[in-house]
Amino acid sequence: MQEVIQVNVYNEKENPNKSFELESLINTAGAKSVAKISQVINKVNPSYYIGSGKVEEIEDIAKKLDVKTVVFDVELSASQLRNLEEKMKLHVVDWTTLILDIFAQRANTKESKLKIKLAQLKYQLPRINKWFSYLSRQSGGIGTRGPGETMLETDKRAIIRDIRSIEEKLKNLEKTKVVNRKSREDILNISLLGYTNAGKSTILNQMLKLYGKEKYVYSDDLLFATLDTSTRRLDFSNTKVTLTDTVGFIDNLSKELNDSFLTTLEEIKFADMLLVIIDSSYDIETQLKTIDKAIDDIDVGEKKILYVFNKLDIVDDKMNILINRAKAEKIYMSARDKNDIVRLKEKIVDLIKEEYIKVIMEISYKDGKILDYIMSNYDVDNKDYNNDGIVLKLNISKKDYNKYERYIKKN
Ligand SMILES: Nc1nc2c(ncn2[C@@H]2O[C@H](COP(=O)(O)OP(=O)(O)OP(=O)(O)O)[C@@H](O)[C@H]2O)c(=O)[nH]1
Ligand SMILES: [Mg+2]
Repeated sequence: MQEVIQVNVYNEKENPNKSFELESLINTAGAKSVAKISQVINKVNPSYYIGSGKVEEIEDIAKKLDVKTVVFDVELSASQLRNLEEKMKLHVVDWTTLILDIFAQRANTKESKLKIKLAQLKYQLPRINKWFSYLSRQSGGIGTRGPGETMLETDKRAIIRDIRSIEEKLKNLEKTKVVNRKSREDILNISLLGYTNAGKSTILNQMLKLYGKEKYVYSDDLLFATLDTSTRRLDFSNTKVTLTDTVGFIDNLSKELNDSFLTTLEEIKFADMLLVIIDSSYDIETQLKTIDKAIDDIDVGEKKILYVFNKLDIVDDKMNILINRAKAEKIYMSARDKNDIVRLKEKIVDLIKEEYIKVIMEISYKDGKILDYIMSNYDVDNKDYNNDGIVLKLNISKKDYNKYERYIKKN
Protein backbone atom coordinates (compact mmCIF):
# COMPACT_ATOMS: atom_id res chain seq x y z
CA MET A 1 0.00 0.00 0.00
CA GLN A 2 1.24 3.47 -0.88
CA GLU A 3 2.34 5.41 2.20
CA VAL A 4 1.78 9.15 2.42
CA ILE A 5 2.21 12.07 4.80
CA GLN A 6 -0.97 14.03 5.44
CA VAL A 7 -1.00 17.77 6.02
CA ASN A 8 -3.97 19.56 7.56
CA VAL A 9 -4.05 23.34 7.42
CA TYR A 10 -6.34 25.29 9.76
CA ASN A 11 -7.15 28.95 9.79
CA GLU A 12 -8.35 29.15 13.37
CA LYS A 13 -7.78 26.16 15.56
CA GLU A 14 -7.08 22.50 15.00
CA ASN A 15 -10.10 20.29 14.35
CA PRO A 16 -9.61 16.54 14.88
CA ASN A 17 -12.59 15.79 12.61
CA LYS A 18 -10.71 17.34 9.70
CA SER A 19 -7.68 15.19 10.30
CA PHE A 20 -9.92 12.14 10.47
CA GLU A 21 -11.69 13.16 7.27
CA LEU A 22 -8.42 13.54 5.37
CA GLU A 23 -7.21 10.19 6.65
CA SER A 24 -10.48 8.53 5.56
CA LEU A 25 -10.15 10.02 2.10
CA ILE A 26 -6.56 8.82 1.85
CA ASN A 27 -7.72 5.32 2.81
CA THR A 28 -10.56 5.48 0.32
CA ALA A 29 -8.00 6.39 -2.35
CA GLY A 30 -6.13 3.21 -1.48
CA ALA A 31 -3.21 4.68 0.46
CA LYS A 32 -2.12 4.86 4.07
CA SER A 33 -1.34 7.93 6.13
CA VAL A 34 1.87 7.27 8.09
CA ALA A 35 2.43 10.76 9.53
CA LYS A 36 0.04 13.57 10.34
CA ILE A 37 1.26 17.13 10.19
CA SER A 38 -0.82 20.20 10.85
CA GLN A 39 -0.40 23.93 10.91
CA VAL A 40 -2.63 26.78 12.01
CA ILE A 41 -2.01 29.73 9.71
CA ASN A 42 -3.64 33.12 9.64
CA LYS A 43 -2.27 34.05 6.26
CA VAL A 44 -1.56 31.86 3.22
CA ASN A 45 2.07 31.84 2.16
CA PRO A 46 1.88 32.59 -1.59
CA SER A 47 4.87 30.36 -2.41
CA TYR A 48 4.07 27.25 -0.39
CA TYR A 49 0.63 27.85 1.14
CA ILE A 50 2.09 26.75 4.51
CA GLY A 51 5.13 28.27 6.22
CA SER A 52 8.58 27.44 4.82
CA GLY A 53 9.69 26.01 8.18
CA LYS A 54 6.82 23.55 7.96
CA VAL A 55 7.90 22.59 4.45
CA GLU A 56 11.32 21.65 5.81
CA GLU A 57 9.75 19.66 8.62
CA ILE A 58 7.73 17.63 6.11
CA GLU A 59 10.84 17.09 4.00
CA ASP A 60 12.70 15.69 7.02
CA ILE A 61 9.91 13.37 8.08
CA ALA A 62 9.51 12.11 4.51
CA LYS A 63 13.21 11.29 4.40
CA LYS A 64 13.12 9.48 7.72
CA LEU A 65 10.04 7.43 6.81
CA ASP A 66 11.06 7.02 3.18
CA VAL A 67 7.72 8.38 1.94
CA LYS A 68 7.40 9.92 -1.51
CA THR A 69 3.98 11.55 -1.43
CA VAL A 70 2.42 14.37 0.62
CA VAL A 71 -1.32 14.99 0.67
CA PHE A 72 -2.78 18.41 1.60
CA ASP A 73 -6.34 19.14 2.72
CA VAL A 74 -6.39 22.43 0.83
CA GLU A 75 -6.33 23.35 -2.82
CA LEU A 76 -2.95 24.54 -4.08
CA SER A 77 -2.34 26.90 -6.96
CA ALA A 78 -0.22 25.73 -9.90
CA SER A 79 2.80 27.64 -8.60
CA GLN A 80 2.43 26.48 -4.99
CA LEU A 81 2.27 22.93 -6.23
CA ARG A 82 5.38 23.38 -8.37
CA ASN A 83 7.31 25.15 -5.58
CA LEU A 84 6.46 22.49 -3.02
CA GLU A 85 7.39 19.63 -5.33
CA GLU A 86 10.64 21.22 -6.36
CA LYS A 87 11.63 22.16 -2.84
CA MET A 88 10.81 18.83 -1.20
CA LYS A 89 11.46 16.57 -4.19
CA LEU A 90 8.21 14.85 -3.32
CA HIS A 91 4.96 14.25 -5.13
CA VAL A 92 2.35 16.65 -3.77
CA VAL A 93 -1.36 15.87 -3.97
CA ASP A 94 -3.81 18.61 -3.06
CA TRP A 95 -7.40 18.30 -1.80
CA THR A 96 -9.07 18.66 -5.19
CA THR A 97 -6.73 16.16 -6.86
CA LEU A 98 -7.35 13.69 -4.06
CA ILE A 99 -11.11 13.93 -4.38
CA LEU A 100 -11.02 13.75 -8.17
CA ASP A 101 -8.78 10.71 -7.85
CA ILE A 102 -11.32 8.94 -5.66
CA PHE A 103 -14.07 9.89 -8.07
CA ALA A 104 -12.07 8.51 -11.00
CA GLN A 105 -11.52 5.27 -9.14
CA ARG A 106 -15.15 4.85 -8.19
CA ALA A 107 -17.03 6.15 -11.22
CA ASN A 108 -18.87 3.36 -12.94
CA THR A 109 -21.35 4.86 -15.33
CA LYS A 110 -20.62 6.46 -18.66
CA GLU A 111 -21.84 9.82 -17.43
CA SER A 112 -19.91 9.95 -14.17
CA LYS A 113 -16.74 8.74 -15.90
CA LEU A 114 -17.00 11.50 -18.48
CA LYS A 115 -17.78 14.18 -15.92
CA ILE A 116 -14.85 13.23 -13.76
CA LYS A 117 -12.44 12.95 -16.65
CA LEU A 118 -13.53 16.40 -17.73
CA ALA A 119 -12.98 17.85 -14.26
CA GLN A 120 -9.55 16.18 -14.05
CA LEU A 121 -8.44 17.49 -17.42
CA LYS A 122 -9.57 21.00 -16.58
CA TYR A 123 -7.91 20.92 -13.19
CA GLN A 124 -4.64 19.43 -14.36
CA LEU A 125 -4.17 21.47 -17.49
CA PRO A 126 -2.66 24.53 -15.77
CA ARG A 127 -0.86 22.38 -13.21
CA ILE A 128 1.25 20.18 -15.45
CA ASN A 129 4.90 20.52 -14.61
CA LYS A 130 7.92 18.42 -15.32
CA TRP A 131 8.25 17.36 -11.75
CA PHE A 132 4.64 16.25 -11.54
CA SER A 133 4.84 14.15 -14.69
CA TYR A 134 8.21 12.70 -13.84
CA LEU A 135 7.07 11.63 -10.41
CA SER A 136 3.73 10.30 -11.43
CA ARG A 137 5.42 8.05 -13.95
CA GLN A 138 7.81 6.79 -11.33
CA SER A 139 5.54 6.21 -8.41
CA GLY A 140 1.97 5.77 -9.60
CA GLY A 141 -0.62 5.89 -6.86
CA ILE A 142 -2.81 8.73 -5.63
CA GLY A 143 -3.23 11.71 -7.87
CA THR A 144 -1.85 9.91 -10.90
CA ARG A 145 -4.84 7.85 -11.95
CA GLY A 146 -6.92 9.14 -14.80
CA PRO A 147 -5.33 11.21 -17.47
CA GLY A 148 -2.31 12.27 -15.41
CA GLU A 149 0.30 9.91 -16.79
CA THR A 150 -0.18 10.86 -20.38
CA MET A 151 -0.15 14.59 -19.71
CA LEU A 152 3.42 15.22 -20.66
CA GLU A 153 3.21 13.45 -24.02
CA THR A 154 -0.06 15.02 -24.86
CA ASP A 155 0.10 18.37 -26.38
CA LYS A 156 -2.10 20.93 -24.61
CA ARG A 157 -4.12 21.47 -27.70
CA ALA A 158 -5.01 17.81 -27.74
CA ILE A 159 -6.23 18.10 -24.16
CA ILE A 160 -8.39 21.02 -25.05
CA ARG A 161 -9.76 18.95 -27.92
CA ASP A 162 -10.52 16.15 -25.47
CA ILE A 163 -12.31 18.58 -23.19
CA ARG A 164 -14.48 19.71 -26.09
CA SER A 165 -15.32 16.20 -27.14
CA ILE A 166 -16.28 15.17 -23.61
CA GLU A 167 -18.46 18.24 -23.27
CA GLU A 168 -20.20 17.28 -26.50
CA LYS A 169 -20.84 13.72 -25.29
CA LEU A 170 -22.22 15.02 -22.00
CA LYS A 171 -24.59 17.32 -23.81
CA ASN A 172 -26.06 14.34 -25.62
CA LEU A 173 -26.48 12.42 -22.39
CA GLU A 174 -28.29 15.41 -20.94
CA LYS A 175 -30.92 15.09 -23.67
CA THR A 176 -31.95 11.61 -22.53
CA LYS A 177 -32.19 12.90 -18.99
CA VAL A 178 -34.64 15.57 -20.01
CA VAL A 179 -36.84 12.82 -21.45
CA ASN A 180 -36.63 10.79 -18.23
CA ARG A 181 -37.50 13.83 -16.19
CA LYS A 182 -40.52 14.58 -18.37
CA SER A 183 -41.92 11.16 -17.58
CA ARG A 184 -41.84 12.04 -13.88
CA GLU A 185 -43.37 15.49 -14.22
CA ASP A 186 -46.71 14.42 -12.80
CA ILE A 187 -45.36 12.86 -9.69
CA LEU A 188 -44.02 14.51 -6.56
CA ASN A 189 -40.21 14.43 -6.64
CA ILE A 190 -38.14 14.34 -3.47
CA SER A 191 -34.35 14.67 -3.48
CA LEU A 192 -31.99 13.43 -0.82
CA LEU A 193 -28.95 15.55 -0.19
CA GLY A 194 -26.25 15.77 2.40
CA TYR A 195 -22.66 15.27 3.35
CA THR A 196 -20.92 12.14 2.11
CA ASN A 197 -21.54 9.09 4.32
CA ALA A 198 -24.57 10.65 6.07
CA GLY A 199 -26.85 7.75 5.13
CA LYS A 200 -28.69 8.97 2.01
CA SER A 201 -28.46 5.73 0.05
CA THR A 202 -29.29 3.69 3.14
CA ILE A 203 -32.46 5.70 3.72
CA LEU A 204 -33.47 5.27 0.08
CA ASN A 205 -32.92 1.51 0.33
CA GLN A 206 -34.86 1.21 3.59
CA MET A 207 -37.72 3.11 1.98
CA LEU A 208 -37.57 0.78 -1.03
CA LYS A 209 -37.77 -2.21 1.26
CA LEU A 210 -41.08 -0.97 2.70
CA TYR A 211 -42.64 1.08 -0.07
CA GLY A 212 -40.97 0.30 -3.37
CA LYS A 213 -40.46 -2.38 -5.96
CA GLU A 214 -37.40 -1.15 -7.79
CA LYS A 215 -33.84 -2.24 -7.20
CA TYR A 216 -31.67 -0.98 -4.38
CA VAL A 217 -28.90 1.59 -4.84
CA TYR A 218 -25.30 1.04 -3.80
CA SER A 219 -24.45 2.01 -0.25
CA ASP A 220 -21.29 1.45 1.77
CA ASP A 221 -19.24 2.81 4.64
CA LEU A 222 -17.06 4.77 2.24
CA LEU A 223 -16.72 8.42 1.43
CA PHE A 224 -18.33 9.05 -1.96
CA ALA A 225 -20.00 5.66 -2.24
CA THR A 226 -22.58 7.28 -4.53
CA LEU A 227 -21.39 9.14 -7.60
CA ASP A 228 -24.50 9.11 -9.72
CA THR A 229 -27.98 10.31 -9.09
CA SER A 230 -30.59 7.56 -9.16
CA THR A 231 -34.32 7.91 -8.84
CA ARG A 232 -36.75 5.32 -7.47
CA ARG A 233 -40.52 5.28 -7.24
CA LEU A 234 -42.19 4.84 -3.88
CA ASP A 235 -45.81 4.20 -3.12
CA PHE A 236 -46.94 5.65 0.21
CA SER A 237 -50.46 4.26 -0.30
CA ASN A 238 -52.38 7.26 -1.62
CA THR A 239 -49.30 9.40 -2.04
CA LYS A 240 -46.87 8.44 -4.77
CA VAL A 241 -43.46 10.01 -4.94
CA THR A 242 -40.03 9.56 -6.45
CA LEU A 243 -36.97 9.67 -4.25
CA THR A 244 -33.65 10.70 -5.81
CA ASP A 245 -30.27 9.80 -4.32
CA THR A 246 -27.42 12.18 -5.06
CA VAL A 247 -23.65 12.43 -4.68
CA GLY A 248 -22.56 13.52 -1.20
CA PHE A 249 -20.99 16.86 -0.37
CA ILE A 250 -17.69 17.54 1.29
CA ASP A 251 -16.26 20.66 2.88
CA ASN A 252 -13.75 22.86 1.09
CA LEU A 253 -14.48 22.09 -2.52
CA SER A 254 -12.80 24.46 -4.91
CA LYS A 255 -14.89 26.68 -7.11
CA GLU A 256 -14.06 24.57 -10.19
CA LEU A 257 -14.76 21.26 -8.57
CA ASN A 258 -17.84 22.66 -6.96
CA ASP A 259 -19.16 23.64 -10.37
CA SER A 260 -18.66 20.19 -11.82
CA PHE A 261 -20.19 18.76 -8.67
CA LEU A 262 -23.18 21.01 -9.00
CA THR A 263 -23.96 19.81 -12.49
CA THR A 264 -24.36 16.33 -11.06
CA LEU A 265 -26.85 17.87 -8.65
CA GLU A 266 -28.97 19.48 -11.38
CA GLU A 267 -31.64 16.93 -10.56
CA ILE A 268 -32.30 18.71 -7.27
CA LYS A 269 -33.68 21.69 -9.17
CA PHE A 270 -36.56 19.52 -10.29
CA ALA A 271 -37.43 18.37 -6.80
CA ASP A 272 -40.59 19.42 -5.00
CA MET A 273 -39.08 18.71 -1.61
CA LEU A 274 -35.57 18.23 -0.21
CA LEU A 275 -34.54 15.79 2.50
CA VAL A 276 -31.30 17.02 4.00
CA ILE A 277 -29.61 14.04 5.63
CA ILE A 278 -27.19 14.73 8.47
CA ASP A 279 -24.91 12.25 10.20
CA SER A 280 -25.66 13.22 13.81
CA SER A 281 -22.61 11.33 15.04
CA TYR A 282 -20.21 13.53 13.07
CA ASP A 283 -19.29 17.25 12.90
CA ILE A 284 -22.83 18.66 12.42
CA GLU A 285 -21.68 22.24 12.07
CA THR A 286 -19.43 21.52 9.09
CA GLN A 287 -22.14 19.44 7.45
CA LEU A 288 -24.77 22.15 7.82
CA LYS A 289 -22.38 24.84 6.62
CA THR A 290 -21.48 22.82 3.52
CA ILE A 291 -25.10 21.92 2.77
CA ASP A 292 -26.32 25.50 3.20
CA LYS A 293 -23.72 26.67 0.73
CA ALA A 294 -24.71 24.01 -1.80
CA ILE A 295 -28.40 24.84 -1.42
CA ASP A 296 -27.51 28.42 -2.07
CA ASP A 297 -25.31 27.60 -5.07
CA ILE A 298 -27.94 25.41 -6.69
CA ASP A 299 -30.47 28.06 -5.81
CA VAL A 300 -33.07 25.78 -4.25
CA GLY A 301 -33.51 27.59 -0.92
CA GLU A 302 -37.16 28.25 -1.70
CA LYS A 303 -38.05 24.57 -1.71
CA LYS A 304 -39.58 22.75 1.21
CA ILE A 305 -36.78 21.23 3.30
CA LEU A 306 -36.97 18.47 5.88
CA TYR A 307 -33.82 18.06 8.00
CA VAL A 308 -33.20 14.42 8.84
CA PHE A 309 -30.82 13.97 11.77
CA ASN A 310 -29.75 10.41 11.04
CA LYS A 311 -27.59 7.83 12.87
CA LEU A 312 -29.16 8.68 16.20
CA ASP A 313 -28.36 5.12 17.33
CA ILE A 314 -24.65 5.96 17.56
CA VAL A 315 -24.85 9.41 19.14
CA ASP A 316 -23.67 9.78 22.74
CA ASP A 317 -24.53 13.38 23.39
CA LYS A 318 -28.09 13.66 22.08
CA MET A 319 -28.60 17.12 23.61
CA ASN A 320 -26.02 18.54 21.29
CA ILE A 321 -28.07 17.68 18.21
CA LEU A 322 -31.23 19.35 19.43
CA ILE A 323 -29.83 22.86 19.23
CA ASN A 324 -29.57 22.76 15.43
CA ARG A 325 -32.15 24.18 13.04
CA ALA A 326 -34.53 25.23 15.78
CA LYS A 327 -37.18 26.58 13.42
CA ALA A 328 -36.95 24.12 10.56
CA GLU A 329 -38.95 20.98 9.88
CA LYS A 330 -36.88 18.12 11.22
CA ILE A 331 -36.83 14.53 12.38
CA TYR A 332 -34.36 12.60 14.55
CA MET A 333 -33.92 8.99 13.52
CA SER A 334 -31.82 6.01 12.65
CA ALA A 335 -31.98 4.42 9.23
CA ARG A 336 -31.36 1.11 10.97
CA ASP A 337 -34.70 1.32 12.79
CA LYS A 338 -37.73 0.25 10.75
CA ASN A 339 -40.12 2.28 12.93
CA ASP A 340 -38.09 5.38 12.20
CA ILE A 341 -38.38 4.76 8.47
CA VAL A 342 -42.15 4.58 8.89
CA ARG A 343 -42.07 7.80 10.93
CA LEU A 344 -40.01 9.47 8.23
CA LYS A 345 -42.51 8.40 5.59
CA GLU A 346 -45.37 9.79 7.70
CA LYS A 347 -43.57 13.06 8.21
CA ILE A 348 -43.02 13.36 4.45
CA VAL A 349 -46.68 12.63 3.75
CA ASP A 350 -47.74 15.26 6.33
CA LEU A 351 -45.52 17.86 4.71
CA ILE A 352 -46.83 17.02 1.26
CA LYS A 353 -50.41 17.31 2.47
CA GLU A 354 -49.79 20.66 4.09
CA GLU A 355 -49.54 22.08 0.59
CA TYR A 356 -52.76 20.52 -0.61
CA ILE A 357 -55.73 22.65 -1.57
CA LYS A 358 -59.29 21.83 -0.52
CA VAL A 359 -61.48 21.44 -3.61
CA ILE A 360 -64.73 20.13 -4.98
CA MET A 361 -64.33 18.34 -8.30
CA GLU A 362 -66.92 17.16 -10.74
CA ILE A 363 -65.72 14.40 -13.04
CA SER A 364 -67.95 13.09 -15.79
CA TYR A 365 -68.51 9.34 -15.99
CA LYS A 366 -66.83 9.18 -19.37
CA ASP A 367 -63.53 10.49 -17.95
CA GLY A 368 -62.82 7.16 -16.30
CA LYS A 369 -59.07 7.53 -16.49
CA ILE A 370 -59.02 10.78 -14.58
CA LEU A 371 -61.41 9.40 -12.01
CA ASP A 372 -59.12 6.40 -11.57
CA TYR A 373 -56.14 8.66 -11.14
CA ILE A 374 -57.83 10.78 -8.50
CA MET A 375 -59.19 7.79 -6.60
CA SER A 376 -55.85 6.00 -6.47
CA ASN A 377 -53.82 9.08 -5.53
CA TYR A 378 -55.99 10.83 -2.97
CA ASP A 379 -58.08 10.17 0.07
CA VAL A 380 -61.49 11.39 -0.99
CA ASP A 381 -63.56 12.89 1.85
CA ASN A 382 -66.92 12.69 0.17
CA LYS A 383 -68.48 11.27 -3.03
CA ASP A 384 -71.84 12.26 -4.60
CA TYR A 385 -73.20 10.63 -7.72
CA ASN A 386 -75.37 12.81 -9.94
CA ASN A 387 -76.61 12.60 -13.52
CA ASP A 388 -73.49 13.90 -15.25
CA GLY A 389 -70.79 12.53 -13.08
CA ILE A 390 -69.30 12.22 -9.64
CA VAL A 391 -68.79 15.13 -7.28
CA LEU A 392 -65.80 14.66 -5.02
CA LYS A 393 -64.61 16.56 -1.99
CA LEU A 394 -60.88 16.24 -1.38
CA ASN A 395 -57.54 17.95 -0.91
CA ILE A 396 -55.25 17.92 -3.93
CA SER A 397 -51.74 18.99 -4.78
CA LYS A 398 -50.96 22.26 -6.54
CA LYS A 399 -49.67 20.36 -9.55
CA ASP A 400 -52.92 18.48 -9.95
CA TYR A 401 -54.92 21.57 -9.18
CA ASN A 402 -53.39 23.24 -12.19
CA LYS A 403 -53.64 20.16 -14.34
CA TYR A 404 -57.26 19.35 -13.58
CA GLU A 405 -58.54 22.87 -13.09
CA ARG A 406 -61.36 22.32 -15.56
CA TYR A 407 -62.90 19.74 -13.21
CA ILE A 408 -62.71 21.97 -10.18
CA LYS A 409 -65.89 23.74 -9.17
CA LYS A 410 -65.42 27.38 -8.39
CA ASN A 411 -67.89 29.44 -6.43
N1 LIG B 1 -25.26 3.29 12.81
C1 LIG B 1 -25.85 3.77 11.73
N2 LIG B 1 -25.24 3.65 10.54
C2 LIG B 1 -25.86 4.14 9.45
C3 LIG B 1 -27.12 4.78 9.52
N3 LIG B 1 -27.47 5.18 8.28
C4 LIG B 1 -26.47 4.79 7.46
N4 LIG B 1 -25.49 4.16 8.15
C5 LIG B 1 -24.23 3.62 7.65
O1 LIG B 1 -23.42 4.71 7.19
C6 LIG B 1 -22.64 4.32 6.05
C7 LIG B 1 -22.88 5.27 4.90
O2 LIG B 1 -24.19 5.15 4.46
P1 LIG B 1 -24.64 5.53 2.98
O3 LIG B 1 -26.12 5.39 2.94
O4 LIG B 1 -23.85 4.82 1.97
O5 LIG B 1 -24.25 7.08 2.99
P2 LIG B 1 -24.45 8.16 1.83
O6 LIG B 1 -25.01 9.40 2.46
O7 LIG B 1 -25.23 7.56 0.72
O8 LIG B 1 -22.94 8.43 1.43
P3 LIG B 1 -22.30 8.84 0.00
O9 LIG B 1 -22.93 8.01 -1.05
O10 LIG B 1 -20.87 8.58 0.19
O11 LIG B 1 -22.56 10.29 -0.18
C8 LIG B 1 -23.07 2.89 5.74
O12 LIG B 1 -22.12 2.02 6.31
C9 LIG B 1 -24.41 2.75 6.41
O13 LIG B 1 -24.70 1.41 6.81
C10 LIG B 1 -27.75 4.89 10.82
O14 LIG B 1 -28.83 5.45 11.00
N5 LIG B 1 -27.05 4.38 11.88
MG1 LIG C 1 -24.77 7.20 -1.16
